[in-house]
Amino acid sequence: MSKVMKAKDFNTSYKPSWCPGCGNFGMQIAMQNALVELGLKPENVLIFYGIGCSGNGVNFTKTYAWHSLHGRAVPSAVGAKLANKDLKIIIMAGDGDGYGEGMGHFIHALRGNADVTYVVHDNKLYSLTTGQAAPTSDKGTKTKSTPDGLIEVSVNPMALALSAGCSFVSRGFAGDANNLKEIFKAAIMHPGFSLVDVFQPCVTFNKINTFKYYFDRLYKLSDKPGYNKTDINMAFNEALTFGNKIPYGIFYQKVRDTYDSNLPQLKGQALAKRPMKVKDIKKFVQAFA
Ligand SMILES: Cc1ncc(C[n+]2csc(CCOP(=O)(O)OP(=O)(O)O)c2C)c(N)n1
Ligand code: SF4
Repeated sequence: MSKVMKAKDFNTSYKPSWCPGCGNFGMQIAMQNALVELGLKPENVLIFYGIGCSGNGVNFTKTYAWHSLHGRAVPSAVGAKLANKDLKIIIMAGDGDGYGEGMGHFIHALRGNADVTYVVHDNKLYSLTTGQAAPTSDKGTKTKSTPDGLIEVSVNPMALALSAGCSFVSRGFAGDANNLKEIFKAAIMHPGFSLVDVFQPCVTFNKINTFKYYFDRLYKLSDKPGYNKTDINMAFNEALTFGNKIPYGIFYQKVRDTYDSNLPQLKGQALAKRPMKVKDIKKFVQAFA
């Protein structure tokens, strides 16, 4: 009989190095519980990590894992899905990683609708490098890289994702791990690109977007009478709502054909499980030199 997993079975022997109180802890437990409740085991899951405090999670959760280059976690994950469609592929990276260095990859992966789940640790800063302004920082934010206040307006991940054709657009909060777990489960089971942008308070460098800041403002879309997550106009309306009140939950979900389903050569067995046709791998690689 196969073993019933518990969240702690997804822990490695390394203790997380995150600062006490960091929002990354709530995200880790929500993800581990989501994997347990979906009946997944470490060998069924491959998580790609970006570079950053979020990316350090590569050491703390036991699944197959890949520590990417900064901004390159998404294309690596899309490639892995093509190679082994039997794996559940998840990406966990910071807002700097995804919406800064990796923005081009982000938009084009959404268009293609590869079947991967993208979890963004949105702390509105570049935190590993000690708190510089990031693409989601609000205009006027003062950091060591913007001592007179940030000139640019912040990117809006929900509206961007909707406009680029993302088939599952959602926002979670690290301070509501139960709700986040449910969003993670829905995102992982969604056949196509699913975005979960998570408000992840950085208690060390972000003294504005604190847990209290979010508790005072957040409301759940699932509690909103008449909200229909298949209606893109409603989703856009909520995506543009940001201020004293901020929505979270699943903004939009619509199933459409995935990137891999459009590739006839991927029909049948996963590529990684097919016998190698190349006899002399050295010679094969040399042909590309
Ligand atoms: C291409 C590239 N640019 C910059 C860096 C330096 N760098 C490493 S971590 C980091 C900040 C990460 O911020 P974010 O992605 O938001 O993750 P967080 O630390 O906030 O979780 C930066 C700028 C790098 N490693 N590679
Ligand atoms: S610096 Fe911020 S994001 Fe990084 S571990 Fe500490 S609290 Fe978390």
